[in-house]
Amino acid sequence: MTNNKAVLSWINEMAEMVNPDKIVWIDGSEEQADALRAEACSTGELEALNPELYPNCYLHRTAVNDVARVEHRTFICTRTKEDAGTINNWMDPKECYEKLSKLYKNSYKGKTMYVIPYSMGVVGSDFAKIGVELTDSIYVVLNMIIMTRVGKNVIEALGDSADFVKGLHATADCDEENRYICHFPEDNTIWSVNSAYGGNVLLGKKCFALRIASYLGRKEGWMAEHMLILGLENPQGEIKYISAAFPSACGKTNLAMLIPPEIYKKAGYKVWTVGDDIAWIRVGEDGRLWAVNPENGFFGVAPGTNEHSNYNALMTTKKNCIFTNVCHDLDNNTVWWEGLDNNPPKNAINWKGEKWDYTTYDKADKVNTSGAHPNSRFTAMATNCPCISSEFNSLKGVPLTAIIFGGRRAKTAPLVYESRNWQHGTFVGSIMASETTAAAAGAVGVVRRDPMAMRPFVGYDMGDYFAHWLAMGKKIPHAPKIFHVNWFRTDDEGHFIWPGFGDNMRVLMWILARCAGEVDAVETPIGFVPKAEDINIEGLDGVTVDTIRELLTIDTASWLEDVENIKAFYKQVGDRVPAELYDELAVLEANLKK
Ligand code: GTP
Ligand code: SPV
Ligand code: MN
Repeated sequence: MTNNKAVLSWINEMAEMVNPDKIVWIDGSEEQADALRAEACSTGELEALNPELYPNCYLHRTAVNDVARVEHRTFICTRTKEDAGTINNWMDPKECYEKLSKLYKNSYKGKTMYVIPYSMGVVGSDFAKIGVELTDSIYVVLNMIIMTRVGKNVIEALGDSADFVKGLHATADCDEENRYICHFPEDNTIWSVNSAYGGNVLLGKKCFALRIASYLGRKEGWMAEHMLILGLENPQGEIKYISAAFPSACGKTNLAMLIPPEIYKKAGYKVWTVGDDIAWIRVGEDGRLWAVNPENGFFGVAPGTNEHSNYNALMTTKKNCIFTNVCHDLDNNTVWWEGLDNNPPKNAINWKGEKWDYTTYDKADKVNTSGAHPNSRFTAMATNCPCISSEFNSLKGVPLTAIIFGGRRAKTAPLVYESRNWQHGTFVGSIMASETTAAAAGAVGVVRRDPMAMRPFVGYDMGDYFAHWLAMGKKIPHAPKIFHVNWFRTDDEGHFIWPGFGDNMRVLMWILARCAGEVDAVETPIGFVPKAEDINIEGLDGVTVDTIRELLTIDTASWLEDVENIKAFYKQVGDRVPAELYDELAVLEANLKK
């Protein structure tokens, strides 16, 4: 497919190591994808779903020990440990290449090596960057075809350039003890071995578009962020764009596709989705920040997705979709997950591939008793989304009016607050915290600091990353305002107080009103919060101005506790935390103690 020497010699070198039976280039054609789907169905790697209800949709189950990203086995292999920082795991690149080479050795024996040329961003646009992934998994190929722009035109756009990200994936024995997701930002290289799950192996996503891209962004003066991008259209037809960073499984896909509450819908407001997970952001000639979504599809959390919570996401999954680790309803050959509806299938296979009795479901032990794994996912085409933005394929992206940070906090963080300026906004991002979720292996529900929702995804030192945010701020004459939200405050019984989902639009409306200078706010020790009556609660059942007041309270004692925790976290991040952020921390503490 190409004469590109850099591509060919690298593929040869990798093939010599992994030793495939044959090499197949993915050309992006429907015929080839069809043939691969048929092959995967014949081996059981995929199961075709009911063609009437789910045309061209498939079910896949990964190994039971391979169901989420593995942060403890993810490494940033810069030449010096200092450049990877204290938050990342680090391995010396030479040592890592040697170690993994042994695991890769002959691992493709009897298998096919698929060569996937892919573009993150619209092929040929100024924003776009090219990668080539080598994999032994048809599942990976078919996911990459949905999630990225794949095929001949990509390799043509690369021409004879050596500027591409080299990604090698081998399922190998899927051995947890020898699972490694390794990044070599200085070599534009990603090596992944012994997994076949999502973010570990769809190398264009977290590995390239965040870890490698954040490294490139710092070098080249732009930003790669774990953010959704949405456009909010008012009745006059003006669209304002917002990006938002929430940690994994904390509501990005839901916010990106939200359906406005009735009062706004009737008035003519609309929400458009540009992206649901990743934003690449640059300063435009007009001095504003412009963002693109480098992906071409959605790898979304299935549980909790239903007609009411996220109708648009649900519709996006109705054709050309791959479901991973959901529950299989054998009666009609469809899929099901907790939170889809109140009718769990009676004749079903769970995510582990076993016969499933829904009456044994125990909320306290989801992994072992649920039909679908808590981190089960759908891989769906962006163009199937009913609310996809007309700017989805824009070459220059969309201009940002606001940036939002947010976490999953039962207490402490209010429903929404606004930072005082870019530097304070960077501070607000840097002190983000959230309860851990099933998106990564490990304990769920533990509060940890997750700056800018990028803790697992920054491809270099976290302190340098903060400094990059501050440096970017100096280059943006018309910077977006920065906010923080929390949809997840709970009452004493542990119930969410805020209705969330579509009603989050009520908070977005306040945010945009602030950006337009149309509404006042109350200054507090942490930043500006709304006057309770400025959050529109018309048409909301059970939510009063007092509820909003409660959601906006700032409890000094728990914030002071947080301050101590932030100090410890900054200390852990180390020497490169910018002085400006320590200044902001001192201001916060002083404000709280006033
Ligand atoms: P990743 O794909 O892992 O990056 O996740 P994400 O940030 O896109 O999260 P997603 O939108 O898929 O939501 C994850 C979980 O949070 C789902 O179970 C949702 O139902 C739930 N969720 C999303 N938005 C809200 C909200 O506003 N309120 C509440 N209570 N739950 C929400
Ligand atoms: C996340 O965990 O933030 C995801 C899913 O979007 S994965 O692709 O597995 O990283
Ligand atoms: Mn994500």
